[in-house]
Amino acid sequence: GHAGKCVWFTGYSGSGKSTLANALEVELNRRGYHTMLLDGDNIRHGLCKDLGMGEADRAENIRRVGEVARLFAEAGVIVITAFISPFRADRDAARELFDEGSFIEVHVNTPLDICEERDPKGLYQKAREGKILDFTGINSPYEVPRDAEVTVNTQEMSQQDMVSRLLKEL
Ligand code: GGZ
Repeated sequence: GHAGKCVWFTGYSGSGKSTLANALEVELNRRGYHTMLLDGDNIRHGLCKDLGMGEADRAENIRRVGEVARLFAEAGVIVITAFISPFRADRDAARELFDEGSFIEVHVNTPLDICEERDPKGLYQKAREGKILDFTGINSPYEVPRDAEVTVNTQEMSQQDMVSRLLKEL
């Protein structure tokens, strides 16, 4: 059928969510599927540019992302989202917007110390120096998913294997 779906990535900053989301999108497009990738780059600079990183603003960010994802899914698009989405209640609320089986939560479970070691944007260092408040994993919580459809261990699996795993789930 044409029913869209949502592949919801969650994990720390620097966990590899965006990289994996992009790789999945490329593969889906190659197979002829219409996709929409929602991430900080196209959401936090536009629709959600009024929001910060406190708990309430993150909840509102994720609420808006969920609603936009639902609209695209209703049009038959496979929506891929890549946000830290650290709070279980916010992820669950997004899940509630979709039919059973149409929301695939993917926990990118790269350990915090590895993400901090990578620190591609130097944000962890800034957080350690107290220059960023509310940084996930440092001074803001990350609630580990309990009912993710897929958990990908970026330490143990190749990107190709992770994408294959996700395609199978879809
Ligand atoms: C976490 C932050 C913060 C704080 C800025 N905490 O790795 P990035 O840089 O490119 O992606 C992170 C992004 C987090 O935004 P999200 O919209 O994904 O967060 S949430 O789902 O919680 O709403 C990071 C950067 O923004 N960043 N400040 N305080 N990450």
